[in-house]
Amino acid sequence: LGAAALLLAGCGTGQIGESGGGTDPNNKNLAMITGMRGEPFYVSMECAAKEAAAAQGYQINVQAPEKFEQAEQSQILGGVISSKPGAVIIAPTDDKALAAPLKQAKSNGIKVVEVDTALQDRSIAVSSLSSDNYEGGKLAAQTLVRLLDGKTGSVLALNTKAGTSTTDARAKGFEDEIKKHPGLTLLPTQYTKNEPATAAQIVSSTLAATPDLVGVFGTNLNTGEGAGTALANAGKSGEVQLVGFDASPKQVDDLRNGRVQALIAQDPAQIGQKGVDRAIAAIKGEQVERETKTKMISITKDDMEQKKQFFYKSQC
Ligand code: T6T
Repeated sequence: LGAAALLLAGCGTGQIGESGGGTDPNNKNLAMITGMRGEPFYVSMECAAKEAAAAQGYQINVQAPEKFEQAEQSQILGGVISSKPGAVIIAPTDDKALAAPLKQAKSNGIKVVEVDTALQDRSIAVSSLSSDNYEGGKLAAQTLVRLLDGKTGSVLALNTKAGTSTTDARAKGFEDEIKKHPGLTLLPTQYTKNEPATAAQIVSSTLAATPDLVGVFGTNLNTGEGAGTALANAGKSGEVQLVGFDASPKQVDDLRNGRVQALIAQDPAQIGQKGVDRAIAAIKGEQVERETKTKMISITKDDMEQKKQFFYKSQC
């Protein structure tokens, strides 16, 4: 696709990123580093990326840290840089800490494409593909308000780790939207370290300390799963409304069985596929759109059967 066609096809900012120099246009090797091994959001992204690479005759080597942590991810990135791929497609687990090694990749002629999360420094990647996470947070709040149907009380947002660009933006969007509703009191956002058990503990202690808790927003898969467990253990499923983000097989089961009332699903396959397309275009020296926002949708039990295509995979 040429630049003009990309502008028409994407729903991003319309800015064109620099394609940079020093990359061998015939390099057919791509590397992908996702945020966490075996996690359905990233598995769905990886499966689509592998299909897109194979369809265009490129090799793709996919790796991920065991946990959503920058130390192991930086180490993996070091190995990837030495293997000299044409591009690295990465979900940086920290919006600052990964800047230095990614800058090194760039100066070694490796194109950097961000998928899902992004660095604060926008001068390193040629392109970023993600959901509009701020809008996703707002959508979660609007969905919660609809589910509450006029009920008033306290509301809690669970973030993962500060410095995760996606969940930080979701928590902010949620906060800005909830503040428009005087009947709802937003409790201070709490951090779960992206561990379901920590999310569950926080929700249990919040339930004990805040008898008027009416709603919880889990900003991603693990936080939502943990919050669902805590509400079920307290016998509060459906009484305290839970809106999750993502649509893993477990989250979909929880929606079906009433532990969760709504999910904001992303389109990780689209992110993975477009990430590969952008990487290949950048290797060839073509100009690529700097920022593209992919689809996102709110799903409840009532409409889940019609929105099955948004459910994530746990294997390819
Ligand atoms: O929500 C996704 C992803 O968008 C986020 O950046 C990190 O968490 C997930 O991978 C879900 O666990």
